[in-house]
Amino acid sequence: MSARIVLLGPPGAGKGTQAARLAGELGVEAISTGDIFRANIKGGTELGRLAQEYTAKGELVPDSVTNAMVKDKLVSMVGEEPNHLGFILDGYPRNTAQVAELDAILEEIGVTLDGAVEITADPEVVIERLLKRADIEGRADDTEPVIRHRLGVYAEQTAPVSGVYRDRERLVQVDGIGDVEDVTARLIKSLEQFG
Ligand code: B4P
Repeated sequence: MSARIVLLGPPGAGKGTQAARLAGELGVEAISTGDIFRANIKGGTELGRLAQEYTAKGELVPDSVTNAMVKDKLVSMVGEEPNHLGFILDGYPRNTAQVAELDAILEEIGVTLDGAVEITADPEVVIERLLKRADIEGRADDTEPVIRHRLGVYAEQTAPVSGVYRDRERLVQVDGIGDVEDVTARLIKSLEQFG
C-alpha cells in the first residue's frame, strides 16, 4: 500500500510547497496540474497556449483538457500492482465534475483514494503570500486583481469539493498558517486519520 492523497486549499495556502515536501517524506510522486500547465506554457506547446488563456485570467482550464491530462498521467504511472501506486494530487480535483472524473479514473485503474487533505488559510494571508511570490517569480496570475478573482473562483467552484470528501468522511483539515516545516508536520500527522 502507498499514500494516495488529494491536496485541497485556496490559492496560496501552500499546496505546491507542501505537496513537494510530502512527496519526499512519503516517497510518492506529487502531481501538480498547475505545474504541468506552467511547464507547457514555458515550452510553447499547444496545451500551453490553451492553458495560458485561462490561467493568466485566474480562470480554470476547461475540464476536458485537465481531466485528460490527469488520466494520462495516472494511467502511465500504474503498474502491475495497482496497490503500489502512490501519489499526491496538488490542485486537482478543482470542481465537483473533476471529482467525478477522478473517481472514474481510479475505478478504471483499480485503486482507491486514502482521502483529501485541505490546507486552510485566511484570504488576507494568502494574498500577501502570493504578492510576495509575484515579486520573486513574476507569475502572470499573481497580480492583486487576478489573485482576488482566483479566490472567487475557489469559493464558487473548488470549496464544494471539500464538502464532497467531507460527506464521504474522507476529509481532514490542516491549518496552513505557520512555518513551512510545522505545516508539513501537521499534514503528516493528519494522514493518521485515514488509517
Ligand atoms: P496552481 O498552480 O494550483 O496555483 P495556486 O492555487 O496558487 O497554488 P500554488 O500551489 O502555486 O501556491 P502555494 O499555495 O503552494 O494553479 C494555477 C492555475 O492553474 C489556476 O488558477 C488554474 O487556472 C490552473 N489550474 C490548476 N489546476 C487546475 C485544475 N484542476 N482545473 C482547472 N484549472 C487548473 O504557495 C503560494 C506561496 O505561498 C508561495 O510563494 C510559497 O512560497 C508561499 N508559502 C507556502 N507555504 C507558506 C508558509 N507556511 N508560510 C509562508 N509562505 C508560504
